[in-house]
Amino acid sequence: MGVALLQSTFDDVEHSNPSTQCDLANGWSQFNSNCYKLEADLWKSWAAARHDYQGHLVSIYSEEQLSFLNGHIQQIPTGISLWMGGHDSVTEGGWEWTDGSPFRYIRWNAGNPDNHNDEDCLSILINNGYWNDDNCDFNRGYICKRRGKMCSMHCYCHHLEMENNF
Ligand SMILES: [Ca+2]
Ligand SMILES: [Ca+2]
Repeated sequence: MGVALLQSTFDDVEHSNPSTQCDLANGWSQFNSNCYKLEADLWKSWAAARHDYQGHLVSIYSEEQLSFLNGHIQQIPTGISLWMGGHDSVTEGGWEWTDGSPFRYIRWNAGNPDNHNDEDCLSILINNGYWNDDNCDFNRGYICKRRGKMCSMHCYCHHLEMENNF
């Protein structure tokens, strides 16, 4: 009896459909299997922002994902732009994402990237959602991205092992 009950509980955990969980109460929002947080009030240099929230500055992989983020960005009342995880600090013009995902989807603002005074960090303009190569030392808000947790019906959570949607 005891063994059967234990086995049944174990099977429920193994076979129930998992779903992704984000920390909604603390300002994170979910798109597919990742969690996102827009930090519009704390302005930092690109390098300082990069190490916050145990995640990455955001990488962009699709029009749908960017549209989701722009829906949130356009509600920000002040500021010019927000840091994202792109940079060309290794090779000028060789843009890459800090999380290692392919730099395929792009949405440069008109006239950019222009490397004006050696701009090597990527920001997104709040007023139109297009991208600018920007001065890494400027203090700006930023967008973090981290993997969601997979939770079964029993709230048995673990971090996703793989990023499967870029
Ligand atoms: Ca540059
Ligand atoms: Ca620029």
